[in-house]
Amino acid sequence: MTTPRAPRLEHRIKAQAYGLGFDLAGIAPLGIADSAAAFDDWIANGYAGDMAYLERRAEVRRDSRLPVPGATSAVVVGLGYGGREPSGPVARYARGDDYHDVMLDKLRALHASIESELGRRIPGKAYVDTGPVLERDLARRAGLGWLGKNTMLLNPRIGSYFFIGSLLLDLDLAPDAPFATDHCGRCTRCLDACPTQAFTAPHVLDSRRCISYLTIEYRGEIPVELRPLIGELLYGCDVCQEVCPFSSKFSRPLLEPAFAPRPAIAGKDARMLAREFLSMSPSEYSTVLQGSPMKRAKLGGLKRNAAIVLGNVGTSEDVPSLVGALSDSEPAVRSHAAWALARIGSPDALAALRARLSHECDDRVLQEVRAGLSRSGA
Ligand code: B12
Ligand code: SF4
Ligand code: SF4
Repeated sequence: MTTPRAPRLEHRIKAQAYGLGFDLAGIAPLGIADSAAAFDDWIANGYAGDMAYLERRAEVRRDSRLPVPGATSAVVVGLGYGGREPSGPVARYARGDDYHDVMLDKLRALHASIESELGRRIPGKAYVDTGPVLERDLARRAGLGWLGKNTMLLNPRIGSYFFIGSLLLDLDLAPDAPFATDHCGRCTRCLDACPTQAFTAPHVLDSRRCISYLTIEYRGEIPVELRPLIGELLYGCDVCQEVCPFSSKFSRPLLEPAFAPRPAIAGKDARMLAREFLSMSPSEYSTVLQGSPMKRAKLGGLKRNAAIVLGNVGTSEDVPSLVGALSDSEPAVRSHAAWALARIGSPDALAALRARLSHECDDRVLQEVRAGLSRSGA
């Protein structure tokens, strides 16, 4: 009788990853990213907008050997966040707890289990959107999926509603085969459906037009011509995933309890949520969004977004919330509230704008109030 051989270390690592709840796991050799040149072009074209951090350590981002000196391999994982739930004002990824915390805890547990199995310290570091790593490129190299025309990493079994995390290790591991097939074919649904036409070409996204960027990352005034196109989207955008046949057919039910929608968001429509954010105090904000990825936009950013939503889908019932926001401490909130009141255009909305003229001292806000009044002929 032959003694069964122990599964290889690589298999045991991936089994541990699945045991920790990850949906995908693979191993990639570190090196210069296959899409390094595409990344350079993207930065050179200004498509990163104000996300200066992407440019700052671009040489490290392009070469995955550099973030952790001595590291040669990455264990790359994917963790699903559902996708079958109805769309709503908050993108699916942001409805529950912050994925950085959830994934980093699991990746650190994986690192500890590899060290305990090998009986020695393995230098390494876990990343989840937290360092200079081109995560989609690394994930494709580890066999997790292909880069879709919507720039998402897509897996043929689970679509694209999953986060990517990686554990860069000073450990030689046998790599998986990179994902070679592009399943997009002649489909262009994502490119056609983008509300702001943010794709300049297949695989190339101009962040400056992307609703996800504008509502999450961007501080300040959202260009007036893009505001109506944002519709009801208060935070983030899933449109280019919702229309994708792979993501709509193969997304799985939400299994990770930490990503279940928190009560402050669950079941609320865009107008209701927008009104709640507009009247939220800093202390309420800290309580209801504790541990939420939505804090990235800060309270002022959420109020600005809420004003846009009400300017798009609000009615005269929403005027009192917007009038309250006309005296917010942040000029960007006041100017977007002015824009929204002019869009609603009811007599009380226009009266509030006229009254603001004598109190407002910020030039940008005054300009918005005047433009709104003249557009509505008041
Ligand atoms: C900056 C950033 C953004 C920016 C820019 C997004 C973008 N597409 O570039 C904004 C704010 C718009 C954004 C939005 C979103 N993001 Co984001 N974001 C990032 C971040 C921090 C860096 C991405 C980056 O470097 N972009 C620069 C471009 C050039 O690189 P890339 O996105 O990797 O795209 C590759 C392809 O475009 C390819 N490529 C370029 N040209 C060509 C040409 C051909 C022919 C081919 C085949 C490939 C190809 O090469 C690129 C480099 O690998 C990553 C985390 C990380 N550290 O990687 C998360 C990340 C990409 N985001 C993520 C998520 C979930 C989102 C949103 C879904 C959130 C939401 N619902 O609102 C949206 C999706 C929008 C979209 N379609 O991309 C996930 C994606 C997971 C996945 N399955 O792909 C990541 C990986 C975070 C994570 N750890 O899970 N994001
Ligand atoms: S996230 Fe929304 S706005 Fe951004 S590219 Fe996709 S569909 Fe367009
Ligand atoms: S919608 Fe079509 S083109 Fe876009 S990522 Fe999905 S399969 Fe590819």
